[in-house]
Amino acid sequence: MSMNSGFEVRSFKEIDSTNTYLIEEAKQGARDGLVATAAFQTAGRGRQGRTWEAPEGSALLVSALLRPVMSPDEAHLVATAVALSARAAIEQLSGLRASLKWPNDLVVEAAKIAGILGEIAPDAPGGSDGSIAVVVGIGINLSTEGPPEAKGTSVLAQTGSAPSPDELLDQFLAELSTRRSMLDEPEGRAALLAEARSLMSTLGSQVRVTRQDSILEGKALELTDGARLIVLDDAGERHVISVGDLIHLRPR
Ligand code: BT5
Repeated sequence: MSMNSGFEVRSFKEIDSTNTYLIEEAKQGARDGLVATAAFQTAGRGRQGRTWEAPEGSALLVSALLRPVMSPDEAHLVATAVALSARAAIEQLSGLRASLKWPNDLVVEAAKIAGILGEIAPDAPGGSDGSIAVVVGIGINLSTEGPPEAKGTSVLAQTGSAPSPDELLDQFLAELSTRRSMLDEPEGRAALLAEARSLMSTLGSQVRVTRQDSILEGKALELTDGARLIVLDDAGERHVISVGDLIHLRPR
């Protein structure tokens, strides 16, 4: 265990999943600001039961347990704070400017350089002070581009060199500590949303959204305050998308 930018960091050589670990810790009452990082995950998780893959030492794999004072409807902003912090840290260390892709990826052009998984911890003690327990994990590709079929990218592939996972962790936590305090206040949350809107390449792009029972194509117009995406289809009808997988057909 060590302290870093106000976070308590637990570092593992190998773990099943840093998100799974922190959800268990949250159930046991672990405090706001507990961070877990690992050189390798044996069961790294994506969204909707998918897997996240990274060879040992090839990526920053990190999760944070945060207990912001907010309603559960706003929990998506915790993932937004993590995405923005990672984006800023990558730029500071490598000069590379990734953008946000709805709902929760960091991309360089169409290729994914980082994936984010946000989860509300079940049975969290929370409560009395109005806080909720949220675990957000991120995998940032330093020298791996992920499985070939994912067509991802990495800091190394984009810039010819990459910081170490530890260097990126320090910078990421410094950025996250600034944004952590913004989560507790309505003005701070509005500022995070504004930053996300300005960096989201999805907005203005032609997109295809795969939902459980349908596929929608159109232009992504807006991000709502609730992190839903407004898509205008070719017939001029507006759709509000809350979950789904999205492909950028033509970047803005
Ligand atoms: C995500 O899911 O993008 C969320 C990934 C979150 C990973 C972090 S690592 C630390 C923490 N602990 C965990 O267990 N998870 C979090 P999703 O949008 O469902 O994307 C998953 C898909 O991305 C997979 O099905 C692959 O196609 C692709 N993929 C897997 N590994 C990749 C990689 N390293 N780079 C790019 N794409 C990858």
